[in-house]
Amino acid sequence: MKDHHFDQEEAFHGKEKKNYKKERKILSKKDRSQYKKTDLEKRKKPSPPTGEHFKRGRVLAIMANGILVDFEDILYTCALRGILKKENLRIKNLIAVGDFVLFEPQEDLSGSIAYVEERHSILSRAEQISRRKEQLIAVNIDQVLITSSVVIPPLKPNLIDRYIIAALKGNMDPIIVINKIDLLVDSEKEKTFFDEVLTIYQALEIPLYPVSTLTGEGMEALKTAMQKKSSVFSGQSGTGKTSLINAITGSNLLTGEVISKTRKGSHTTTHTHLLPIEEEGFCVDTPGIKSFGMWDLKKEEVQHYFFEIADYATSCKFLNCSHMQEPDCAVQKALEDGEISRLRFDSYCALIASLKEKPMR
Ligand SMILES: Nc1nc2c(ncn2[C@@H]2O[C@H](COP(=O)(O)OP(=O)(O)OP(=O)(O)O)[C@@H](O)[C@H]2O)c(=O)[nH]1
Ligand SMILES: [Mg+2]
Ligand SMILES: [Zn+2]
Repeated sequence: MKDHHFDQEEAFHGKEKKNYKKERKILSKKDRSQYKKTDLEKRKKPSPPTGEHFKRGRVLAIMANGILVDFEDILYTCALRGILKKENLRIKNLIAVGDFVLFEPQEDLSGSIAYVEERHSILSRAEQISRRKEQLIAVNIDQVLITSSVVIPPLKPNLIDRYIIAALKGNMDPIIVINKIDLLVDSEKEKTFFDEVLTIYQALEIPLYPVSTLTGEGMEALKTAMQKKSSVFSGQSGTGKTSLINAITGSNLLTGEVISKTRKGSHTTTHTHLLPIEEEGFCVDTPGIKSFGMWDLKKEEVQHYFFEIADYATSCKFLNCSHMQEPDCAVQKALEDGEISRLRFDSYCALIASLKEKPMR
C-alpha cells in the first residue's frame, strides 16, 4: 500500500517537474517544418549563380545608400539585382542584416547582389503601420537577447512574452536580458516586481541575465552566453541595447538619454547593424521598437508557446477551451491555486485579444 502511494507520488511529481526546455526544442522543430511551408520558403528558389567573380558575403547593415556587405573584412556598398526585387508581396524587406549573399564586387567598393542564401533563422514582426507585411529584423542568428530594463523604461513582461514567441517561431533561442538592475536599490516596488518576473522565467527554464552596464554586474555571464554565437539585441528604445554592445565589444556607438517624464527612450539607434565580437561571435544592434506586432501567429497557436498553460489545458473539460469563461477549466483552477502566474495569464489574454483586432489599413 505504501509502495503504491509512493509510486503515485512519484508519478505526480514526475509530471509536475516539466521539462520545458525539452518541450521548447520539440516545439521549435515542429514549427520549423511548418515554417518551411510559408510563402517565403515555398516559392521556387532560383539556383545560385556560378562563376568566380561572384563572392559570398554577409550583409552587415542596410543603409540609405545601399546594402553594406562584408567580404573578407572589406566592406562593399551593394545594390540588389532587379530580378530579386519582384519576389514576395507579403514581405517588406527582401534582404536583411545577417543574410549571406552572392555578389559581384567592383573596384570602387560597390557591388551587385545576385543571390540571397536560404536562412536558418528569421526574427521578424508585422510591419508597424499596416501590419500586412512581414518585416525582417535580422536573419541567420542563433539567439534573441530580449533586452528590457527596470524603472526607466519599466519592465514589460507582455513584451518579453511576444519576443519569446517570435524567437521560437523563427528558430532561435530566447534569452532575456534585464538591464539597469543598479536602479533597483532605490525602489522596493520595482524590486518586488523584478523578483516576480525572475521567478516566472526561471520556472520556464528560459535563460535570464540581470545586468547593469553601469556597475558591470552580470556582464561576464552575458558575455559568456554570447561566445561563439550570433545574437540580436532587440527591445524597446532606451533599455540599453547599444550600451550593452559597447560594454561587450568595446565599441563606441551612440547611446541616448531616456526621457524622464515618459520613461521612454529617444530612439537613438536608427538602423540595424551586425558587428563581430571576440570569441568568433557576432551581435546585432537594432533600433528600439515602439510595439511588437506578431507576424503570422494564429490565435489557436498562442497557447503552445505558453508552456505552463498548454500543460494544464490538456485537463480542461473542453478541448477548445479558451480558459477565459468555460466551466471546468483546469487553467483557471491552476491560476486560482497559484500554479500559473497571473502575469503570464494576463499576457496570454492580451496577446489573444490583439490577434482578434483587424489589421489597420
Ligand atoms: N542606470 C543605468 N542606465 C543605463 C544602463 N545601461 C544603459 N543606461 C542608460 O540608458 C540610456 C539608453 O541607453 P541606450 O544604450 O542608448 O539604449 P538603446 O536600447 O540602445 O536605445 P535605442 O537605440 O533608442 O533603441 C542611456 O542614457 C544609458 O546611459 C544601466 O545599466 N544602468
Ligand atoms: Mg541603441
Ligand atoms: Zn481551460
